[in-house]
Amino acid sequence: MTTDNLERIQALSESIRQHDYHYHVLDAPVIGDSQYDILLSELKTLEVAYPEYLFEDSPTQRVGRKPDTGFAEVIHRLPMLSLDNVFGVEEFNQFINRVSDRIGVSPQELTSEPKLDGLALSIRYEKGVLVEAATRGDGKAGENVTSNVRTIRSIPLRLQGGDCPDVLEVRGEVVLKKLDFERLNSRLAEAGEKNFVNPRNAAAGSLRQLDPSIVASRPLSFYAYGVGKVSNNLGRSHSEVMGKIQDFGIPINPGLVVGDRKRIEQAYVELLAERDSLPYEIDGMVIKVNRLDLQEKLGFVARAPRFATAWKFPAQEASTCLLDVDWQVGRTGAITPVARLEPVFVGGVTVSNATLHNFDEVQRLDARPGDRVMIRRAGDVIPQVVRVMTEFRTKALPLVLMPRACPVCESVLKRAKGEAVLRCTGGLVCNAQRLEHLKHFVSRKAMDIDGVGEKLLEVLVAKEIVRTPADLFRLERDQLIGLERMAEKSAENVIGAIDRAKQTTLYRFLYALGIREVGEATAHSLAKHFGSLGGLMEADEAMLLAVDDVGPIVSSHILSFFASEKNCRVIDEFRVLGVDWSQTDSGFPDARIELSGETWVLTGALESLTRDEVSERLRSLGAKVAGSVSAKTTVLVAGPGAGSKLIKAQALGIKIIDEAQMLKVLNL
Ligand code: JCF
Repeated sequence: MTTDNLERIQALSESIRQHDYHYHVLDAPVIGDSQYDILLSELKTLEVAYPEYLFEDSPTQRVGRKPDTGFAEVIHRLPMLSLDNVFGVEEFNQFINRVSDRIGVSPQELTSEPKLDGLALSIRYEKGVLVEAATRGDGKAGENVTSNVRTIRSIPLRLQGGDCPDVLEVRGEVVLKKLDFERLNSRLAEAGEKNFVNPRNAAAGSLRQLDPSIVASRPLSFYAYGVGKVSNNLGRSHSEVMGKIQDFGIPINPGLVVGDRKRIEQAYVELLAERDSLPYEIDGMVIKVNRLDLQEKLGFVARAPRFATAWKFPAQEASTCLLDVDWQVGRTGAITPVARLEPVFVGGVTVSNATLHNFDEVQRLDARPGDRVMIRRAGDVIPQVVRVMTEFRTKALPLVLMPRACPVCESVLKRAKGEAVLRCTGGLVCNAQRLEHLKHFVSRKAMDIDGVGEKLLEVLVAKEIVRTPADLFRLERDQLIGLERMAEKSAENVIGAIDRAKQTTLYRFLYALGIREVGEATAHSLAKHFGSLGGLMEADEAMLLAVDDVGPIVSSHILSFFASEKNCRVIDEFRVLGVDWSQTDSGFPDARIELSGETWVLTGALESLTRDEVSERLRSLGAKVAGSVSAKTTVLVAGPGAGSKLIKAQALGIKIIDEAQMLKVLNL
């Protein structure tokens, strides 16, 4: 009878181990969560009934162990090495040359892998069972964090396969994936606790928790990059050893490349391009000589091997002084706080401005002129202030106050209910909005007046020669001549281009008007539906709602645009000045097949575009943009600060992408 129970316990344990592996390592679960829970609870019941069959490597034994009492010291049997750095291709070549000199030939086989930005960990298996895990510490001795490491679901408590060595020490990096980091921080914020500064600190802080049940609630990941003490020979090269480790069921650092110097150089470029779309933070690429006999021959100096190096990426974060906070006015009057910075080199360029998004963000960060701030520039996105280092404040600094009036035209500012942005109510009285509005009006997808560029518009607005788009059609050659860099010929070209733009289509004209939330696609739908400007201007809400992709918000913007006497006057002026929007060429590529039937939701901050711009683009591709996540959601775009929507989407198994991936999908 009892042997039956033992067999059942063993069968259940093995089955659960396999499911853990499929779920946490392969990312491809075979059964559902509730089926998994049934297996686990049967095993737990049997283990309670037959405690003599409760083994240390049972899958029930991840959590629920006693908290560690401080962390005991673990002496590493082989030192845990760190890596030397190279910056740039020249230093990379020098590294290869140094290696070649030492071994007498050029190493034909090199490997590269992403350098994960987490903390190093050594895990010891004896006879295939996890017995000890230790942090790197000073490389000679680290801290015993076994109980905590047992809660990391992707780390097997028992190795797979029959031929595992008596002793196997695996070294790797513990990381918190970007999404898991955002989730953890929003959970901490909801509980009123302090946020972690970055995923690495969060991973380190979590691993050093004394209570394993807290660690278990932190979704840490582990990826192996090498071995320490091993009783058997696992192969002749780094790549072979990594293959073996993977066969034992341990996740390895993905993205291992084997190749010559040229191939590795190319891998660096590829990795740099991929950096922001990877699920975890990386800060460079690790390069190794692949052959183990050559590695041995090269040996190591002090604390780093001679056979490996880290080719670092340009730092994405740097600290600098916040000189001031300015307020910028956009086309729709949105007032955005901009951080003026002591110039700092970050993400490969010198940055002297960064966005602070909105006033709430200024308050959340408690940013004040004179503060030391951390700037982040990832990829091509607009640099942002991620943190204020209040610990560097040596004296009282002035608060940043919400502006009372538009910094450009002094009109009253308004903040719509539920919106974070402040808006100038000046409309086209405001020079900043005039300029942005004019830029939009002449842009390629609107009236397409090439020859009237940003610089010229700036001058025309500053000199008050042009106030409204209609004024463009009043321009005369002689007004232009004499302006900066404007000779006779170029003045004539500008006038010619403006003249040609008078013949346009209804949809271009509607789009050019710059009605809020009416982008290319909506303008096209409106033009098609109403056929004439008069038809549109007479439409009431019900008639507007009958148009494809016009909802209550868009319709209210349209109604209030045409309700404005000022706007109607401008339209009359256009007519009088000879602007003719009766051309029929639709000029609008029918791109709405791509995402039709899809529902997208945006959450968290966006950096390179506004929400309106993204929504517009999505609609133009045929997608619906919804405000909340449901089973109907196709994709969630999650930016920094995403909270409950992200968690819900994860629970529903909805596809989640970040801004960089979104830009790719949307061809932006
Ligand atoms: O991903 C890493 N952070 C990483 C660190 C990868 C490696 O292959 C490493 C490392 C530290 C030391 N290799 C060594 C020898």
